[in-house]
Amino acid sequence: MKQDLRTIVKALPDHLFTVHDGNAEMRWEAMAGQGYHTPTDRFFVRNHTATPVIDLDTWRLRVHGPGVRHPASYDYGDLLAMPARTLDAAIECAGNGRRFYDVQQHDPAPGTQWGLGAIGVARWRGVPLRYLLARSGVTGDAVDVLPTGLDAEFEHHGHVRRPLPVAKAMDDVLVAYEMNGRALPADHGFPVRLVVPGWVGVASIKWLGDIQVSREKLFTPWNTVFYPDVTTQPVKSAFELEWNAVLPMGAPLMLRGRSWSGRGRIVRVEVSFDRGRSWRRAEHHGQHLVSAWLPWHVEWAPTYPGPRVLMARATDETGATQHLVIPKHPFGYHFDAVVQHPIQVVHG
Ligand SMILES: Nc1nc2c(c(=O)[nH]1)N[C@H]1C(S)=C(S)[C@@H](COP(=O)(O)O)O[C@H]1N2
Ligand SMILES: [Mo]
Repeated sequence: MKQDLRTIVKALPDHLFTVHDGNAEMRWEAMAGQGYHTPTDRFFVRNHTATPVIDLDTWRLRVHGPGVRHPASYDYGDLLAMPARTLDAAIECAGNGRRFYDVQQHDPAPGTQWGLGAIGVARWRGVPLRYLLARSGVTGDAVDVLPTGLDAEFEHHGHVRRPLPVAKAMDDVLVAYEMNGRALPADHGFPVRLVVPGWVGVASIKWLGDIQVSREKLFTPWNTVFYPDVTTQPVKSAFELEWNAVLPMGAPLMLRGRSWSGRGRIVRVEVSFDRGRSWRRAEHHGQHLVSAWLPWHVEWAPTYPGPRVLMARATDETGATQHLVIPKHPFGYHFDAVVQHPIQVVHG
């Protein structure tokens, strides 16, 4: 294990994670043979500082600000007693795939050099944020909802907090207390976190302690200095294979992967074995949920040995697709080009 500082509580074994400073990326081969959801033991972790220890006896969630008529404070039991909803949704870091600006486009972007493993899909359960806001008497002219985390202050920027427009907050956002059927684990936001379907991961504030509702636009470092102007996540695809996987020649192989988009359902997945000259439709299997991902498979019988590249590209229902090269985002966010996944074909 490559963990010097214990900023993450759960075990980060080498076969499940690649560790980048205080952040843990899931290895995509760890999804091979798994079901629709990412098991909690391999779900990526992105912490600005460190996973905090929160005492349930004193923990409260405050809902307040000029955009609500009845400010309130809830304890854990209050939330558990409220109407609950279950939601299968992805959480993905805006910087997922950032290293490919460097390795594919030779134009590195600063920040955590994630491969494609800063995404996971879990079954979340909790209270719809709109229920909490309605119960607090959200005003007709409310503009932004500002969730704040209880983890340590990040550098001189204060606690992690990012305004969410009230329209999204009243739509499909969950105040989640369960992940994959159990209480949220410490690293993923215990006791409660937001789950903001389709949006950049930073919107899904962990260790939630405070929700402020405003009647004007709010600005924090998390929508000005970091993650300005990013909301929904673009289209991406990954193979459930290790990097530089060794595959045998001869018999047909079943290659599997998943594609996702924060902007709508995936409608088509194609795979190329010749660096993008020709493309074959992949078949899909399993669930097909708008806020999560689409699992797919394609059969391939490599006919000659040597290094090869696997490529997958998906298209979502808005028509957004993956290109071979994309313009660089200054912060290295939203790498949605087709990823060139290297493999080695050997005599079987
Ligand atoms: N309070 C708090 N919330 C946070 C963060 C954080 O550091 N502190 N990181 C954000 C970022 S950048 C991402 S990508 C997701 C990661 O969620 P996970 O660690 O459960 O995978 O949490 C978001 N919520
Ligand atoms: Mo993130």
